[in-house]
Amino acid sequence: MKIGLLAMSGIRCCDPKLLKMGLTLPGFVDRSQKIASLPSLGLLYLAAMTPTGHDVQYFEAEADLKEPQEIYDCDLVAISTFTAQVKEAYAIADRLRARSVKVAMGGLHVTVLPDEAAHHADYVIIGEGERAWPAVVDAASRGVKSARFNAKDSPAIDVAHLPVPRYDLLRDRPYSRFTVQTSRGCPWRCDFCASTVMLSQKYRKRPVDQVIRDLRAIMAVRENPFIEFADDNTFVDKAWGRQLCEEMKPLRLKWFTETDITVAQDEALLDAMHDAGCRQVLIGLESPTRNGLSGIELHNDFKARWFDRYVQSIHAIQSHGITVNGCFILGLDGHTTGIFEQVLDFSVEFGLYDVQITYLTAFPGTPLYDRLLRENRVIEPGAWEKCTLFDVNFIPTHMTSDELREGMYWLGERLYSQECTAKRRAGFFQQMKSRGREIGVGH
Ligand code: B12
Repeated sequence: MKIGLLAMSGIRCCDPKLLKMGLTLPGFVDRSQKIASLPSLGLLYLAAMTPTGHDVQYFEAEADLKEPQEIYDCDLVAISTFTAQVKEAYAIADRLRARSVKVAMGGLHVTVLPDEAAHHADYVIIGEGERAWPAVVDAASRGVKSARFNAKDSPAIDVAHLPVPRYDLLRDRPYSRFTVQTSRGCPWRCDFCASTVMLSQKYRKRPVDQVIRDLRAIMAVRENPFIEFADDNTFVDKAWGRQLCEEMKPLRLKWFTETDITVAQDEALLDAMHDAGCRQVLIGLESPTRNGLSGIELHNDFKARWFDRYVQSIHAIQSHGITVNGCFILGLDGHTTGIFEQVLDFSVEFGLYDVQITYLTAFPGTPLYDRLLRENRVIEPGAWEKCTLFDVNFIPTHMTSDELREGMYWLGERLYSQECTAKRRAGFFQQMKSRGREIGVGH
């Protein structure tokens, strides 16, 4: 069979004002533009799991109506879904099926709402795809009309035996950034999180030698690639993290990852990360005030418990030459209209090199979504296109939705202005100069 893997690329935002601001305030979309050029790792894993004897091709659609025409020559097309683009993905799937192309859909959104997806796909896959995919291919080649595959029916995938993602399929594409997973899941359970925890609740880390194997596979495809770990929380296990960094050092790569604040506790790990080429860590600080943090991590209030160590942790990480991209969620329960100024002040005072601001967003399948729905606080239930992190679709507790939106505009204009960016970064540059460290910018 001819099998097409269709990734949806680009960033999404419905709010025209924010979109326009993003274009004029580069800092606003800086990271989004960088990640917008990432390939779909999930589909590259499926490619690696495809039984031999089939012709596999990787395609990209920037948006609905932008799918490449060659994809209509395929017998089977796999589409990966996130909530914000799922309606576009469904529209493409409908067009493909109208022309007798079999469609398989999986990914974060479909995993949560398989019944919805079944209206648009022949094969619906719930959860991690590696085990199910060969069965999907088999079903399609036998002409099975429709089927559902649930990874949750079998034990979680053993990440010690994952294949090398088919990075070679990207050889002729202009990617300079590549994703690798060192782990799946996260030990914490934040009520808003719609990441890998949706696929499998367990936190699992991969053997270091296999991560190195995958990095080498990327290096065989592209010279000087920039690596983004597509993990939810990379450095949960510090000893393993130190070993990973030690073994990455000879590769001389530059990389970025998402991790939690506890990474700051381990000086030796921070040294190893810097020496292994870590340029930036993205950390969910969520709120510059204790207000808003209590209760959002459901296991043992992790975020609220670590609040007192935010400042010293940012300092510890950045003093090792690794920049921090601090993420704040606007509109957490308890946040008043004062939150916008508080984020601005915190970011400048404590010298956050990069800052990401997003709205509290209720993704389907999260405890947050269920709670807001119960409390009648979801403005348009089912408006998946608004699950972008940049569109307000809920009623905050201590301000109106309009105040939240206006506050985002106000904060974005200030936080990402050239003047404020320079102010936020000045301390980092000063510190690096006085320590003679190589600076961890340029991610
Ligand atoms: C890389 C990335 C991107 C890349 C994706 C590259 C691409 N072309 O697909 C880009 C830049 C496009 C992107 C965009 C967006 N992203 Co993003 N992104 C990520 C990130 C960092 C890693 C995802 C990843 O690679 N995971 C690893 C792979 C292996 O897992 P996977 O994709 O889920 O695939 C597995 C299964 O789902 C399944 N599977 C997936 N698809 C299919 C299909 C079939 C047929 C089968 C059988 C199985 C299957 O099998 C795979 C292997 O087990 C995550 C955060 C994180 N830490 O996970 C956020 C994340 C996925 N993004 C998110 C968001 C919100 C967005 C944007 C809306 C942001 C914006 N405002 O624009 C847009 C969406 C627009 C779009 N174009 O889709 C949310 C999604 C939440 C949700 N439930 O929808 C996440 C979880 C971040 C977060 N915590 O909020 N993103």
